[in-house]
Amino acid sequence: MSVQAAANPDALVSPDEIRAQFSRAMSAMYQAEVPLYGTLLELVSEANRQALARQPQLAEQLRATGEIERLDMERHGAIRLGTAAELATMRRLFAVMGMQPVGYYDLASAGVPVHSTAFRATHEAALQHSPFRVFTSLLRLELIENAELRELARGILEQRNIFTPRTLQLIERAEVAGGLTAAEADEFVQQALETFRWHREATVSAALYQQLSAQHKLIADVVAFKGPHINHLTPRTLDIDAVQAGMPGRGINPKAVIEGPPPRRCPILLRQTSFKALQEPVTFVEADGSGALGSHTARFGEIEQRGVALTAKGRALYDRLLEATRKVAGGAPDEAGAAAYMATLSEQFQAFPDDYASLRRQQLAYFRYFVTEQGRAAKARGELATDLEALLAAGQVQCEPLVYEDFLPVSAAGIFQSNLGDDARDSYGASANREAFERDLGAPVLDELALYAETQQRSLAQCAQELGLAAFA
Ligand code: OOG
Ligand code: NI
Repeated sequence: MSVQAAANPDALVSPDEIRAQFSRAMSAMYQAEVPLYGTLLELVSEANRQALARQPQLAEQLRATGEIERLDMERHGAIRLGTAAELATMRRLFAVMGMQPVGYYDLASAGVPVHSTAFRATHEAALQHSPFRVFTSLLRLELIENAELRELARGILEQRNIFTPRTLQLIERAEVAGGLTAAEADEFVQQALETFRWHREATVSAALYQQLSAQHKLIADVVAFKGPHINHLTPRTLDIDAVQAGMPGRGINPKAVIEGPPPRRCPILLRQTSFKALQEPVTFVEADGSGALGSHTARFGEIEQRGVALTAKGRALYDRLLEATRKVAGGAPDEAGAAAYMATLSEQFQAFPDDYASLRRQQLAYFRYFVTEQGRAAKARGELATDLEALLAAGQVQCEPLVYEDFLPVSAAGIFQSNLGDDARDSYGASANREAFERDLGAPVLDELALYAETQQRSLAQCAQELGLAAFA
């Protein structure tokens, strides 16, 4: 308990602190549930140490932005929900921890019957405190082709309650009081954790599980269980190629292709790779009340390397080059075509500038600006450069890449597919339906590009203020 809370038990703790606490609790729970996640954490932490020792300029950059302090606690998780009501309550639950829905991801076009958002903190100061994010998908029941099965699934989902009664009370309490006290926050974290826990008892019979699974494995994963078990937690690495190469030595078998952009000097967006979901024992409930043993594969491990956030212009270039790669490679990469795919990807991305100066000048990426020692000294001497370019050239202001905090739909589809086995299916004919998602969520999703632009702008305003200059255009 903090000193302040000890002095005044009625004081409200910050949502950032609750999020940090929840992220730690979630990581501990997942380590106990899936020991390979712990192995992955060790591998990542070792690779990060080596990367920082090998690249002093990377260490310097991460020190300037503060990311170096958040690196070890940085992770995202993923859950899959079954109903609009679950999604709406989940939004309120995450709001208690200062997490807002950011972005809309359509996965149906890639053959996965869900659409998604990412709950995360939005201000750079809050992200610095805890960057914990949860990729949250909602099953699109309307995409189940068999009408009878669809209604059966709907009925099963409507009956379940994924939140403990106390969680619901504490959410309400936070909404009314504007936050939680330290004691309430402790209880909230423990209670909320229950929603994300793995349950080995299914809620359906083995036969029904098979039927659901035959429609899509993901449908069985959502409908047949008591709650939205966290299906992976992903640490952030500074060298994904090194971790990928080191996995087999630790008994972990990664997917063949790293999703996202190719390796670059200046990383952009997000690169991700995962290991296959584990086969876990489950008990089905039969009509006569007896249990039938079976197994289910849902939970896996993933790592990611984050690079600079791209502007709309940069993102359009990324999307175009990725699409060109897939055209040449003849679709999404598979195991056999992995090497050829990676070669094509690198070739196509030659067209994407790979130095920060070009990325900035061509307005392909977002940056944060900081006043340097030289800048402060120049100000004291009355020798400051006048405009931003001149300040940068004189080393009086420095800029650092603004890290991408979100996800990529094509990559996410690849991660989903790699964990659903080989029977990946083609696109659902249905189109993205952001309106329906926001209606179910009970709120609009935030625009990630606007958030990056705001952070960049705040850093510029801060520089101008510190140097006593008029705001930069
Ligand atoms: C989510 C898959 C997507 C990512 O990092 O893009 C994902 C899921 O399997 O539920 O985790
Ligand atoms: Ni993930």
